[in-house]
Formats: sequence, structure tokens, C-alpha cells
Amino acid sequence: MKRRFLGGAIVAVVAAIALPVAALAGGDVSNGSFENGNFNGGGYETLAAGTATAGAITGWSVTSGTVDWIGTYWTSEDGSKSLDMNGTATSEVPSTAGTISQILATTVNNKYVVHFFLAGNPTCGPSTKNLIVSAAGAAPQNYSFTNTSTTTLTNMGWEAEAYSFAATGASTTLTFSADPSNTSLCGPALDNVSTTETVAAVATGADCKRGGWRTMFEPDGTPFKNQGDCVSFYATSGATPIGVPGRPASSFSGTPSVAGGAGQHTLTEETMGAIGRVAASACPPCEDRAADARRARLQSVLGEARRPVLAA
Ligand SMILES: [Ca+2]
Repeated sequence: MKRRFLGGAIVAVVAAIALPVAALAGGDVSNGSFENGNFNGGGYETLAAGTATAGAITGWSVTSGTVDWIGTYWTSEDGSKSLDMNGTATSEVPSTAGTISQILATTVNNKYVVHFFLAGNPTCGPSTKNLIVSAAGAAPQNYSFTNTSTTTLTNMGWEAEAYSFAATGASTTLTFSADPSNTSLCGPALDNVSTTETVAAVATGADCKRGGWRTMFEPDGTPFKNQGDCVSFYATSGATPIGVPGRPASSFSGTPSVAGGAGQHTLTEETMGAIGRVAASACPPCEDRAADARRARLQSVLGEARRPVLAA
């Protein structure tokens, strides 16, 4: 492959097609092995940014330059297809170094590890190929693969690599780019991309603002905003108990977890309960049931005169 320059004869450029890609839950990569899509068959197919071929691989977009979608040309790490991130220049897209991307559905603060396999086209230089991986939530990182006398088209020497980021939004664009300083036809080879997700284990003050906490009322009708108490609690690493000054400090001794998660139940029961106040439930569907249970419990402890009133 890549021993010929296609010129302008083959590629009929169609207006750039930007099809929305449905992101999967949990940061999952769609079609990470590059097996699915509109593949023309054979050894390889060149895909060029801004052309009809840019979206040929299901789930992925070629966003700059060109890549070669490899079929039988070399032995993929997984399945029967993979990528040469340096494609074959066309008259319309005269760059070999390519970039591909996919939008992942992510959760803010959760950590994602992107696993992938890297090799290099062994048929031409440079011997060392560089691949840059990037996503919001982490600095771009360069990965290198060096061909040796033992790496061949049938023995690519695929190496497992990993890139980590902490999501900063509900969607994150994952990008792989060939080193633009390598203008040869032989670039880094990529296959078998997958992700693992780790839920953020420790809350921050910002987590208190996600709707899990509501304005409540003291038994005498005085409103208080336990959301602010929650923020203070985390900002001081628990030194500031959730409660009114002068009241007993929290008995909470566990590890706080994300508001709305399992840990909040413990937090509300042990801290708010311990100081005789009522916390809002994090889950609206069980709000009434939880409120009823708390009312009953508090009535038994405090008596009718101090019955708390839940916010509407
Ligand atoms: Ca594959």
C-alpha cells in the first residue's frame, strides 16, 4: 500500500458529511476495533477528511488529513481491520498524517482509561512512529512505536498502550492524531480501542450542587439550605459538621461519596439525623417515602411539638 500517489483521479469529493454520532453510555467506545463500516474491501482504503469517506468507519470521523483503513494489507491486532494513521494523500487532501475522533458519553469527574494497541507501518520510514492521543480532561500524550528487523506486515508487534483522562463534561471527544511532522506514507498503526470507567469516589463541594440537596425547614419553620452545609462539609474535609452552630457535631466517619450516590444516604442519616434535622432524599421517586420515614422517626424522638416540615 501507499506506494502510489492517487492524484485526483479517484476521489470524487462530496460535500463534507457531518453525521451526528450517538454516544454510548459509560464512556464506551463504539467500533473500537474498526471492524464495522462501509469498507470497500481488499488491502486498504484511504479515508480523507472533509470527503464522503470521512465517516466510513462506524462511530469514527476522520477530522483532518488522511488515514488508510487497513484490511488484508497487514495483520490487525484484533479482527480483520485496523488503521494506518498516515494515509495516502489525494489532490483534495494532500496531507498524509491523519486524525480520527469519536464523541464519548462521559460523566463529569469520572476517570476513563483508553486502552489501545499501537504498531507502525513497517514498509517505509521513519522507523519510529508517533501517535498523539487527546481528550478534554488531560494533556495530550505522545506514544511511540519503533519498527525493528523483526516487525513485518504479518508480525506487526502490536503493543498495548493506555491513556487516562477525567471527564469535564457529559461528552468527551477522544482524538488520535498521527505526528504531523511525519509526512511519509507510513504512520503509526492503531487497533482495538476500548475504555474503562471509574466512578469518582470522593465528592467535592460541587457535587453538593447537583440537585441532591434541597432547602429544608427547622421545626420552628426557619429555613436552612443544607446544600451550603454540604459544601462547607467537603471544603473543610469534614471539620465543619452539617448542622447548626452549637449543636452536636456529626457522627459521620465514613468516606463521603458523590451526592446522589450510595454514600449520601449514610451521610444524611448519620449526620443530619444525629443532629435532629431532616435531610432531603437524593432520589425524587422515593422522596415521599423517605420523608415519611424520617418524620415518623423524628416524631418518636422529638415529639409532635418539634415535627419538622419538609419543603415543597
Ligand atoms: Ca481491528
